[in-house]
Amino acid sequence: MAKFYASMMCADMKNLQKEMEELEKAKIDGYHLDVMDGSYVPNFALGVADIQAIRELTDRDLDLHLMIENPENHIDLFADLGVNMISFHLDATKHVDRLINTIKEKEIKVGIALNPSETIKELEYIIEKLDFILVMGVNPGFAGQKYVEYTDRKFKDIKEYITNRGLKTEVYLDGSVTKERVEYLNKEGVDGYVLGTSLVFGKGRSYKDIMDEVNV
Ligand code: S6P
Ligand code: MG
Repeated sequence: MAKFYASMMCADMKNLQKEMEELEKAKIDGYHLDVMDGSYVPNFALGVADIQAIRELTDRDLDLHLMIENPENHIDLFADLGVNMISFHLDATKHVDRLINTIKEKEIKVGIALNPSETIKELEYIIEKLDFILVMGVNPGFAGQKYVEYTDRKFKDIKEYITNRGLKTEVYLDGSVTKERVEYLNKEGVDGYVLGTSLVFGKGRSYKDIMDEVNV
C-alpha cells in the first residue's frame, strides 16, 4: 500500500488541530515537515515551534525534509523534537556519509532528497544505508509548482536500479502530486507521496472525500 504524508507547510496553521483531525480521517500516514533556511532554497517554511505543536497532536510519523545548508549542525535539535524520518540534500553538506551515520545512530529513518537534476547514480555507494529516497518532482523551495516531467522517467530508472541491486529502499515523490500522478506512479512501484496544494490543500473539499477518490 502506498503511503501518504501531508505537507504541513500547505496547511492552515490557524486551525492546526482541526486540519490534523481532518487529515487523519483521510488515511494520512504521517506529516511531511519542510524546513527551509532562506539559503539552500530561497524561502522559509516550518520551524521548531510548528514541529513541536504537530508532534503534540499526533503519534503518526513525522517526516522531516531539511532544505538547509549544513544540516549536520541541527540533527540533535530535530531528533529531540521526536521526528521519525529525516531527509537532506546531497549538496547541502560536505560529508554525506557521516551525516547518514549520525541520523541512523539516533534511530531515525534516513533518506536523501534528490533534486530534479540529480540521478540515482549519485547514490551508488550510500544507497545501501538509506531507508528511503525522496524524489523531488519540483525544484525545492515552494509549494504549488509545476511538475518536472522527466521525473516519471527518473522513477523508472530508480526502481530498475533498486530491483537490480536487490534493495528494499523506499521511493517517495515530493512535489506536484495529483490523483492522476499517484495512480500512474503507483503502477511503477512508487512507495509514498507527499500531498500539498496539488491534491488536498485549499480545494474547498474534505480531505477524506478527496483521498477516497484516489485509487491505489
Ligand atoms: C517543496 C517542498 C514540498 C512542498 C510540496 C507541496 O520544496 O519540499 O514538500 O511542500 O511540494 O506540494 P504541492 O502539491 O503544492 O507541489
Ligand atoms: Mg518537501
